[in-house]
Amino acid sequence: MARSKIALIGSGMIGGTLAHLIGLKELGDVVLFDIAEGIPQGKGLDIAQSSPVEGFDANFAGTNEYAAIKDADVCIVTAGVPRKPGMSRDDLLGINLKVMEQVGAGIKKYAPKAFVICITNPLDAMVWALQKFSGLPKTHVVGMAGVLDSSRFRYFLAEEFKVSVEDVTAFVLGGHGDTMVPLTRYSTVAGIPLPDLVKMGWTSKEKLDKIVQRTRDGGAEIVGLLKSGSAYYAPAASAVAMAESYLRDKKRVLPCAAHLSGQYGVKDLYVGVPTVIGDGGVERIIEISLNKAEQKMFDKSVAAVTGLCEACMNIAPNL
Ligand code: TXD
Repeated sequence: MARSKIALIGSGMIGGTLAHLIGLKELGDVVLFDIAEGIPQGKGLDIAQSSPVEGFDANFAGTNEYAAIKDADVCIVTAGVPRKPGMSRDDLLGINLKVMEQVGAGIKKYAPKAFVICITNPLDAMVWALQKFSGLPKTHVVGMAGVLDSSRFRYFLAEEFKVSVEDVTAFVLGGHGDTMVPLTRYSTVAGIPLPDLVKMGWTSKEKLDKIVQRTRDGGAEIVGLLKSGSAYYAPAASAVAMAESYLRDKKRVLPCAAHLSGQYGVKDLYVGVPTVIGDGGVERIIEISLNKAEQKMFDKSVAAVTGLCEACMNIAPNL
């Protein structure tokens, strides 16, 4: 069977990390694309030269031409400008919207059958715009944020409880970052919901609230530490989990920014919800009923995403 072809649109910090992880996992051949000349070629060659040591077989091609992504099975989009300290995700909107227009046109022309994972911030608006610019089916264009947000949440919880990260599950809804909605009653340690763990004395409500806040600010915490650029190891790992579920038809239940057409009372917006990802792309959107407090947080999140999409439409009336 021929290897899958994975195109990375954007070969910066996340793009390079994606290429490395994809090689280590032998998910397929990689095409690194970027407007910067030499960067995708150099990173591709460097990673290829690690393959004999690591023992994986994959081709790594670096390119500045969209034609090279022809017939890719998966496209992972990180093209754009990352957040700098003090810059909000929304400041990025204008610049990255233009980038999505170019990327959408490239994917439409050369890889219209691909499963597209958008990572570029502000995520929920960029994935919405990318779907429109590319014209690809809504089941095949998703945004990566929830896997990362829930992974951060799981990590902090595992640290607090002194248990393996593997035994902690977390359930998050809503937009990326500040308006993320963690559902503590659906987040567990080996199936025991967090509110029960509070009752059992494993932690306190106050500590849990602090962990939730740290998760929401997870991106900013890393930006503050790195000083230039934003997180890339965990974002890349998260997108690879989504790509793997699609390519291997694993049907994993993963929180993704997915197109909603009435679910959760939301129409024509991308918002973070639990989805099933398999070879049909987003095969199912899992709709749970929310209690009052959760609904309030979710509404706030949806309002923030709506605001961003409206700002996009003001800049690009063709959306
Ligand atoms: O959870 C999430 N979704 C995120 C999102 C978590 C962390 C970071 N997140 C966002 O991902 C971040 O705010 C950025 O918008 C993207 C990519 O982050 P990365 O750290 O990889 O940024 P880099 O290193 O600046 O890489 C971006 C590359 C860089 O090499 C540019 O030359 C290239 O994008 N670029 C382009 N490529 C193709 N086409 C165009 N037009 C273009 N413009 C810039």
